Amino acid sequence: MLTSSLPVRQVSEFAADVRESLTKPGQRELPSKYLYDEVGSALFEAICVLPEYGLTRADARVLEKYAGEIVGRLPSPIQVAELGSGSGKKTRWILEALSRRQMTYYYPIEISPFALAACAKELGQIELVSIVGHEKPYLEGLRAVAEGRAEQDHLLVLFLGSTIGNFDRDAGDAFLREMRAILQRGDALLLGTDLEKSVELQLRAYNDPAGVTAAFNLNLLARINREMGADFDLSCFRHQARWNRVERRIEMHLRSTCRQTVHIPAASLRLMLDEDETIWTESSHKYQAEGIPEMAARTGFHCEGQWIDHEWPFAQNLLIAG
Ligand code: AVJ
Repeated sequence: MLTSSLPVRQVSEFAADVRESLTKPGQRELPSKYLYDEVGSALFEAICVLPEYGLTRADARVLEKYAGEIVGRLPSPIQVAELGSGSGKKTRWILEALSRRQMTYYYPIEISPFALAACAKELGQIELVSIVGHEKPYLEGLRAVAEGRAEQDHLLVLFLGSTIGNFDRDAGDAFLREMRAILQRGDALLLGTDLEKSVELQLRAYNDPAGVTAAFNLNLLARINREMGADFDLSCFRHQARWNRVERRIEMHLRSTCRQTVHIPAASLRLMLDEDETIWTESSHKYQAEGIPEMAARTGFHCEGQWIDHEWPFAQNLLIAG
């Protein structure tokens, strides 16, 4: 008898995702979550301090100013989980306010080990706060935290920085519903949402003159070169930020400046790109403050409070699981 023993090739999830999204009929794509390798996470931290990108500062301003008020509306005792903690800088205000009334467990959930390490370093020194990181996808990590909690403990989930904006509207709703299913009645979700502002301001935030956002976007191709032995020539791609006014979102694309062929060995892919064809790498949906309570109601929460920064329109929304 003949048994074939071809080496079973363990195609990584990354390679499978790259293959699937780049070969989509019509618009080619790459999933935005892969923007955050070590280089990408460092470039994102640089974006956050760009004068044109007001989002992170607005997020932090609202938290700094209203942390006491927000914490005052939370049930007690409560533990804190954060989806996509990043460096953890903004979270300090909430943790400090909470630690004034109780000993607090803080569970950052991140797929990036680099961000997790930065976050532990940033927040490790706050008195009466214990950090336990989870290097997992968001909902998997949240499930682990929810299962591990004591009966009387409530949960506060932080989903800051308008990261929800990466989801299409329907997928955002579905994500909130899934989150609701993991939570118990009375648990809280603090949701940061970037609000619609002038198209000019929004475009500049994603197309800064120093080219940091361009580097952040192009690094995705460099990452695929590094990790999959691909041969993307970065000089043949240009960063592009677009406002999609039907979907009310910024889209980041990488535009091919010529007709070209790219090989991605680890994804078993040969890619032919036309001149001016684009790869869509990220969406950042923008919101209207009045729409958030409706979104909460559709997904099993109610909106208990909303705090808005008017310098760079941005809302912090406190949602309570119903
Ligand atoms: C971290 C997803 C909120 O969409 O504004 C910043 C990422 N991309 N500049 C955003 C990002 C380009 C950011 N989020």
